[in-house]
Amino acid sequence: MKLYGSYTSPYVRHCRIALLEAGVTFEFIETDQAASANKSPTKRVPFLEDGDIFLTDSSAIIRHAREKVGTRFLPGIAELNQYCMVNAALDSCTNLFFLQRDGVDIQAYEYTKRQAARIESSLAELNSLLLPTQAPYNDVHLRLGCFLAWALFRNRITLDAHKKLHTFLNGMNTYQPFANTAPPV
Ligand SMILES: N[C@@H](CCC(=O)N[C@@H](CS)C(=O)NCC(=O)O)C(=O)O
Repeated sequence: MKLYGSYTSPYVRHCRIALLEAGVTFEFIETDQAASANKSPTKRVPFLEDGDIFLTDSSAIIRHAREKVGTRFLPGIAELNQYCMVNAALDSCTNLFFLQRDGVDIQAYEYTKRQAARIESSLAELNSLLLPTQAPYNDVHLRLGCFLAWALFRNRITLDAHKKLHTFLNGMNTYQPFANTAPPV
């Protein structure tokens, strides 16, 4: 099995955690934007090859990893909704990051201002959830941990107004598969 991605991507990190948790042996192939544009129709990482199977989105890859060991991916509707909310905030955060890196003034457009507002309102909502302070973690928690850690690493957010998220992330930092997949300093 081959997982293509970067060491900094939060989507890739979640896949690496799921594969580690499943105990699956996989090769990690570091892939930059030029290579992902060539090899995947989505022109993004992660993507995964497993024999005849070719998956081009982290959620499909994580489900594949869970099914390898007979567990279900996001079985409940509330869980699915929370996972989608984290993804919406993460997608906005990565979009703004890439736009700003390309020189776009993200304060100048209603669309980009709405994306920034979505990140803040989602953080407030996620901060109101009952979150664990230690393992076991489900895929909502793991996606949230990957999002928060990446957004802090890239200076996109602060958790000053979201103390529960801060405590949650501190707990997750001690979970071995999460700690072992942290972006290199
Ligand atoms: N929905 C996708 C999102 C993946 C994604 O946005 N990956 C980023 C890396 S963090 C990427 O490759 N972006 C390159 C681009 O959008 O050009 C997933 O869950 O896999």
